[in-house]
Amino acid sequence: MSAGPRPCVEAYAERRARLATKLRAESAGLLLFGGELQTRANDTEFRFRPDSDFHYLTGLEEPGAVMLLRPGRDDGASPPRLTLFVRPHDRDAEIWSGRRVGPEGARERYGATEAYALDELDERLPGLLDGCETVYLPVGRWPQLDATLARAVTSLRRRNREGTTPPLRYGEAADLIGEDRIIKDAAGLDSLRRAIDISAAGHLAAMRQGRPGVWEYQLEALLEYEFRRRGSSGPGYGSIVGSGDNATILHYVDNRDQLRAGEVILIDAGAEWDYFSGDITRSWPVSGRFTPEQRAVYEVVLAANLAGIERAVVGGNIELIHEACLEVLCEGIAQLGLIDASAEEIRAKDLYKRFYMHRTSHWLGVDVHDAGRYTIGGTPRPFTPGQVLTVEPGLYIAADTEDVPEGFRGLGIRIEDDVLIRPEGPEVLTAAVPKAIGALEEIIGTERG
Ligand SMILES: [Mn+2]
Repeated sequence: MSAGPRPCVEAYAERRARLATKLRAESAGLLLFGGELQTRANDTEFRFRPDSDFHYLTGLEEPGAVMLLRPGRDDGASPPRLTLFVRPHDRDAEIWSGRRVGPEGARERYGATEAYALDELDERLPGLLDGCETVYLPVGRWPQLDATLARAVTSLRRRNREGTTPPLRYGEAADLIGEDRIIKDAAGLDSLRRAIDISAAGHLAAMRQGRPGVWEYQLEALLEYEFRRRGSSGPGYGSIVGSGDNATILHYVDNRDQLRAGEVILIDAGAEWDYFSGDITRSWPVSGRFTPEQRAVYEVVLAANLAGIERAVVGGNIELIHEACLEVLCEGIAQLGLIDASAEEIRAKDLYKRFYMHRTSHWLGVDVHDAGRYTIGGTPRPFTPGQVLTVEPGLYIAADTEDVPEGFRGLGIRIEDDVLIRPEGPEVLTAAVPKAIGALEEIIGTERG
C-alpha cells in the first residue's frame, strides 16, 4: 500500500504568497518556530510533530527550525523571501537521530530563498528584521521564539545610530495564519479528504471487529493499525473508544474495558494525513442490534445530526447549526420522557444540558479543533465556501441517572460528520461511514453472520 502523494513544494509556496500579500500592506514579517522534541520520560521523546502553522507554510518536519517570511517588492516582481534556519549536518548526530535536511536541502527541497545553520540565528536575525515595521509571531506559544525575537530587537535598538530600524509593532501570527487556514486550498482539501478517508476505513474495521468480549483497547489498536498501514502518521487526537457507560464520558481515552452484549459503543477517532486530521464519531450496538430504547435515542441524535448538516450552507453559521440540533434533541428528550417537561421548557431553561453538555461544531483542518475565528465583530462568523466543520450532536445518559427508565441508562450516543461548505450546499466528507440504523446493523450483522 503506497503512502500516496504529499503536497508539492508549490502548494506551500502558494500559501506563503497569499500571506505575503497581507504582510506587504503592513511592511511586515512573519517569524515562526517549527517546534521541538517533547520529553516523554527520562531521555526518551514523543514522536516529533511540527508546529501546525510552521508546517502549513513550509512542509518541513524537523525539530528546531525557524522561519522568517518577508514579502517581496510591492510591484509583485519579486517573490516572498523565505529564510530558514535549520540544524546543520552532523554525521554523528545523524547516525543516532536521523537525517537532517541541512541548509542546502532547505533551499533545494523546501524552496527557501536563503537558509542557514541554527547557530547563526542570533547573528543574522537582526539584519533580516531590519526595516520590518511589524513582526508577526505566535506570542507565548514557544517561549524560546519570544526570547529569540527579543534578542534580535535589542540588538537592532543598540545599533540604532547606525541607521537600523527596529520593529514598531507586533502582531499575532496565529490569527493571521488562522484566517488563511480556515478556507481550505486545493492541497489542503486533498490532504483533509485523505485523512478523512483513512479515518473512515478505521471506523469500518472497528465495526466489523467489534463484538461482545472484545476489549476497547483492541478496537483502538485496530483503528490505529488501519490508520498507519494506509500511510497516516497516526491519530490526530486521542482515540475515544467507550462502550456502555464509558460512552457518557465525553473525553474517555482509557479504553480499557471489555465490550458487553447489549451495550452501545461510541468511537470518536480520526487519522492524520500530512498533519490534517479527520474527526469522526459513530455509535453502534455491540451485539449488532439496538434495543428499543437505544434505537429511540439513536434516532433522535441522527435526526439532530441531519438537521445540523442541512444548515451547513453559505451564509449559515455555527450557532444556527447548534440551534437546529438543539431543537431536535429537546423534542426527542421530551418525547422519550427523559425529562418531564415540554420541548420548549427543556430548551428555554437549558434542561437538555443534563444529557447534551457540549457544543455542536468546530472548525476542522490541520488541528482537529482548527484555527480561525468563530466570531467576527461579536457575531457568529457566516459560512463561506472552503470551510470545513464538524456536526456532532449527542445524548449522554450516565448509568447513575436514576430518574429515567433503566433501559436508557449507561448509554452515550454521538454522531459526528465532517462537512465542507460549498456554494451548491454541504458536502459530507465522512459519508463513507454508515450512520443509518439499517446500514449499521447490516455491516455489524454481516460480519458476524
Ligand atoms: Mn469533533
